[in-house]
Amino acid sequence: MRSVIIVFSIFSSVISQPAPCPHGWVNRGPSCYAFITDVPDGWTEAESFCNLLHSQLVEIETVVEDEFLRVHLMDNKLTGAFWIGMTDILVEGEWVWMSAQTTPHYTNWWPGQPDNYHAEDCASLDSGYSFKWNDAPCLSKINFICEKESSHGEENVIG
Ligand SMILES: [Ca+2]
Ligand SMILES: [Ca+2]
Repeated sequence: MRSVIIVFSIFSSVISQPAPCPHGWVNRGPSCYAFITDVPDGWTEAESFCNLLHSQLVEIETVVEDEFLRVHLMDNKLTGAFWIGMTDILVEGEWVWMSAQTTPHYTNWWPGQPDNYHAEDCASLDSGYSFKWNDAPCLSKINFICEKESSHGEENVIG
């Protein structure tokens, strides 16, 4: 009987505190992140892929968020480049977070970047640049990071 009560109390605490993120996503504060490395693709396709997962390419608003992503990438020994949700494809040199349609307040470009070398209009985190930011050609097929709101951050719409 006692073990039944213990099992029940564990079960009900799971019910009352749902995981903040779906399986495979990483939680930090109000956001969940997915590091997609199995289907490298162009920036637009990466954004569409994130949209299918009810998310968007990550938008890095603070140094804390930026550092969290960098530490996660390094701790998990991930290498290569990862798209983030910023582009200057509309007006050269005017970077915007595409989903939010906002001008970045915080940026963390690698020294000398963005250089628009070979018409580079999409931003990435690149292990070659210690995961600081680099503009790259949008058609490059690389990894990417999706972000969505955690369940703890969602409003309780129903009841
Ligand atoms: Ca550019
Ligand atoms: Ca560049």
